Amino acid sequence: MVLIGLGSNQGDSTQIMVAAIEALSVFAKPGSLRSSRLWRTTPVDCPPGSGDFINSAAAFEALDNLSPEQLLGQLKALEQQFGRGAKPVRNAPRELDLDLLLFGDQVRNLPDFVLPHPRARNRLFVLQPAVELVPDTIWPETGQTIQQLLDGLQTDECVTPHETVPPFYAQSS
Ligand code: PH2
Ligand code: MG
Ligand code: MG
Repeated sequence: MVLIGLGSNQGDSTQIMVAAIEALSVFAKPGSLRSSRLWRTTPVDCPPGSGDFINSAAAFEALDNLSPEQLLGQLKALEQQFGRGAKPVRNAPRELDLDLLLFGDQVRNLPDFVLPHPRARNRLFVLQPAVELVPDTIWPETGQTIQQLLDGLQTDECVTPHETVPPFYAQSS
């Protein structure tokens, strides 16, 4: 199971998120792609004045022969196709952020590729969408399920459901 975190806080974020979820289907085995709902979230560790994000998560079974490294490269290419350019400021507003959160139980600890995503399990804007899809999945190296990580999280982040229903929306239970 592959888990992707999606976010946007620049441009028509709702439309971008809908189109980005559709675009992920090229990496997924037929019928396996599922999306969380869309959530409006307050910015975390962003420059002053940054707008709220739209965040979601997507889960799918990766096509055979698609490696984590290949998928990471393809996600970066998609971000650029949606208008994201290089920004000098960390966490500056972006049209689209596609974070590879989990790729099965695979682990990477390289300077430019850390898997599972290193900050995801401390962030409500990641865990709240993810728990809709894969509550019982164990986060590698913690032994905790995504539901347990969410239940144990202390945060002042605000996340509220967005009215737009994205493609491939399906809750797990
Ligand atoms: N992404 C970040 C930093 N802060 N805050 C919210 N609410 N949503 C994000 O997707 C997000 C963030 C870095 O990628
Ligand atoms: Mg990110
Ligand atoms: Mg990113």
